[in-house]
Amino acid sequence: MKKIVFVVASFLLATASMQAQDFRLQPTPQEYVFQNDSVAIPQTYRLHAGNSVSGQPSLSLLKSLLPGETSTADFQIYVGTKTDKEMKKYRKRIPEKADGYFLKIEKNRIVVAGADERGAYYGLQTLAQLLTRNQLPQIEVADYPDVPYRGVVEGFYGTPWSHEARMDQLDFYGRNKMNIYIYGPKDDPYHRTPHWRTPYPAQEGERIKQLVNRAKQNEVIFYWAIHPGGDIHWNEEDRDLLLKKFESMYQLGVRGFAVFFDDISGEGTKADKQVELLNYIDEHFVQAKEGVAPLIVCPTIYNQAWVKDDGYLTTLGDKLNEDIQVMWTGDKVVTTINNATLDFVNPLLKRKAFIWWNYPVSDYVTDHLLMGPVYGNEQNIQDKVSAFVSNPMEHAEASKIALYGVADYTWNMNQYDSNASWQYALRSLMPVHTEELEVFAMHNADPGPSGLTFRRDESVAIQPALATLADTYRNKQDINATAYRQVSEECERIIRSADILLASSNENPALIKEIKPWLLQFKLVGEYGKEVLNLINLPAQKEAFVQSYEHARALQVLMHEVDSTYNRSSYYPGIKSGATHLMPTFNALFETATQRYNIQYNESLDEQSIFPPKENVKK
Ligand code: 14T
Repeated sequence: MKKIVFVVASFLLATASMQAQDFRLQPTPQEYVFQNDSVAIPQTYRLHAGNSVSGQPSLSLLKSLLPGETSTADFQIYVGTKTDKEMKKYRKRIPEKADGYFLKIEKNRIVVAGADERGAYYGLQTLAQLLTRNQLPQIEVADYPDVPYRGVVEGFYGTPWSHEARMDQLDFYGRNKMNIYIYGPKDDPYHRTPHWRTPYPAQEGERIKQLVNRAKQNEVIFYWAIHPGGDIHWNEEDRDLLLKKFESMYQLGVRGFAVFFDDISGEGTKADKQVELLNYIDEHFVQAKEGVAPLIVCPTIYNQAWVKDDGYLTTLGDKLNEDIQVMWTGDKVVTTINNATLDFVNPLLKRKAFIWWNYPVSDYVTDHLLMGPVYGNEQNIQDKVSAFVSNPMEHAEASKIALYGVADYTWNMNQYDSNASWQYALRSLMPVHTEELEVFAMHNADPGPSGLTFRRDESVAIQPALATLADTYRNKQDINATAYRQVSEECERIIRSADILLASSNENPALIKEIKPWLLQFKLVGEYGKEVLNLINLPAQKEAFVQSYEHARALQVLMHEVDSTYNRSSYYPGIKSGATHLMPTFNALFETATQRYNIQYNESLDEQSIFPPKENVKK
């Protein structure tokens, strides 16, 4: 289907006071037309709600957005789905896609017509975004997602998200039109070996109940995953214990179930045994019970690099019941998703892959934050995937930068603009200090070298200036004044941004709390950079050089202290910031400047930068 976006330019001009240039619908709708006019937000209205939305999240959302329902008002609001008689007039305008909706705002009327209940809910979420303006634009939106299931798999190693963070995430998914959350944190003992067989204690069960309810309010399917492969015995006893555990989760309200066989060895990895268990669960539990969503499995061979000629995936593809969904991370464990890997795996699985995207997960580099744009996934894979879920960082709030991008990308791939989406993500997290957050995020994006060889752009804008400075200095050419000034200004920006973010804990307290150690490190990086710039500028002034040297050295010690004080994660402890371009450049300049000083004055200052320590420098 051809996608058209009409934005009437005069509308944008006419409504400059509504900050039209800052305004954007999220995720980017498939089709929308702004009319050249606007409507006052109705204080009272008459509601015409279809049967299919009565008592549903869509109606609750409408009533929270616009409390002024009366039986007499002139303004009319129609809400429903294509099966409701109230929607008859608009039926043809509703996209024939799950989660689709048609939204129309006119002088005296708002129509929200969903293809289904969730579609109506998404129409109202779009209305909610429009209501953040002083006036409502007259608009028509015909919208639907490219990927049927979009969301998050909490599937990382490390400290699982807190209950409060999860509750808040579910609201975030609702607002961003994501419809699936899979609970599977590796370090929840009741998810994985050894306690996957044990039901949750009452208090933790109560929390799961709360999550299920919050998910429902947000039109999110809550999936609960079990990870039994570490010690499962392929016998009836363990099979029944697993079903009993699922039954206990069903009693808590869970209606989506997944079985993860990733990262195990031995008995649990056998394809035919896995298939036998999964089909049994499917037939005796998922299909047998009311309202349970399709079973999802994460296979042991979940990426292309691990495929051998043992027929593992062929067995799954041939023998798994056809409604069972199979996860896939792409051509490696951590990578971006392309057509090639889907063309490879879908024929083996005999179904569309369910993408488990290992970004922005940072459990393989816990000393880094991954705060950059979401990019690199091919933008025409929508027909080859059944779902696309993102595995996030253990930092829930900081992960929202990437999740915002994933929500946008999976909703509307062809129109996805990674940088624009990133800018709006930053704004939605910190509407006041967006620029400061941007400075921090652009320098804290790359995981660095790791066993999983996945890299991201970092410090993009300042890279040319850093390179020019480093090259000219190494080659004993004149310092390039422009590059010098740009890097100097960037250091000032870094220091200022770090301070402002550290002091602005009212705007987004959860975010600042998560990233605080990295902000402390980031500020030191800026200060170190500034002092290193002094060093390369001062070869003729012996005393001034020594002063700067001592300060730069002290900053190295302080950075090392931050690195060895915070984030004592058992995986990769420490705090790295600006580690891909800023720090290597500053350290190279520091070392060369000190060498030259030592030669010139026949001195013996330590030439080696001491942060990051040698053993941590991965080549
Ligand atoms: F299930 C899989 F799709 C998957 O990705 N499993 C784990 C996941 O829990 C983890 O968060 C992710 C990123 O580290 O990768 C998988 O775990 C690994 C796999 C490796 F090959 C962790 C380290 C590895 F070297």
